[in-house]
Amino acid sequence: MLDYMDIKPEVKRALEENKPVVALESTIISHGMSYPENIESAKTCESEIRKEGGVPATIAIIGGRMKVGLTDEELVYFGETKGIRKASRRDVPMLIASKLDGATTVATTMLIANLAGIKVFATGGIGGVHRNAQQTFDISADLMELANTNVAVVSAGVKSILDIGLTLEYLETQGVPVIGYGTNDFPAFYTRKSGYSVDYNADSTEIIAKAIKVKEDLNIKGGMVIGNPIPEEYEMDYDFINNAIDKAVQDAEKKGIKGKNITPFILSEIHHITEGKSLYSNKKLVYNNARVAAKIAKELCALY
Ligand code: PSU
Ligand code: MN
Repeated sequence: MLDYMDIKPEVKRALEENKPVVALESTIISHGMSYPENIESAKTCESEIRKEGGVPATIAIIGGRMKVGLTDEELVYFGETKGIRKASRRDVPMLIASKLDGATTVATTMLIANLAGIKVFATGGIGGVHRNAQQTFDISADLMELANTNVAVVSAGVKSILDIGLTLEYLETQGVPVIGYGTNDFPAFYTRKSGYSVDYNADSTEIIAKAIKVKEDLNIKGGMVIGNPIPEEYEMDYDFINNAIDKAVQDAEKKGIKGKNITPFILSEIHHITEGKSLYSNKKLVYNNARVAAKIAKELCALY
């Protein structure tokens, strides 16, 4: 495995010394946000994790190497370079064999984090079951990865560009724990509530860390979804954002956008329709997830 992977020395040391490490994804840099906000956001996530006493490990594929922890130069390269491929699980073998770059999705970031021994990962939103998946079969590989790979993912829930109800059903079928952090309602990214409830409302990061440890001790395979609602002051108006999302989804349909291009297309449409307001909220919720993930990672280290 190490033939294909470079772990940043700081991250390697932290893992060896049982210090808290938090993985971050790179699709959000290349396809989730526009330049230069993508770089600002990636750097701020890292500094928020450090402020909590954690070590950030942004994950990406560069020149066919799985990178666990990026240097500032690599991070800027990722933010500036156009056309980096979105790398889901199935892209990994060819990207490595062909020495290409890849921006890792939640699925691929989990896969690589797990290979490196990182147990906690912060992102904005996870992929899920798309609206109309009954016809299109479009279900993100993120969900299968959550079913199989032992990494806990802190997100602000699922955007209503997806079918939130079906996404939660799918996670239930696959045996993936879905936990609300201080909420009974699964969050919907830009808004604190989705209208779908969670079975467990955890009021501390300590209890979440314990649940991760129990899962590991019992050898229960798979990840965990921690739904961390966007802070109230950055929450968007429910009708305003959902109208924008509906319009973006219709535009994608009209233009015949398919497959891996759908999520990036819709995100950039939403940012455009809301005149940047959604991008602002997006950044704030990601920082909040980075902080909570670092707290969970810290609590988890205390259990070993
Ligand atoms: N949701 C967001 N922003 C994102 C993504 C999802 O709000 O950038 C990205 C994540 O990397 C996620 C991926 O893993 O999109 C899911 O893509 P797909 O549906 O093609 O699996
Ligand atoms: Mn898809």
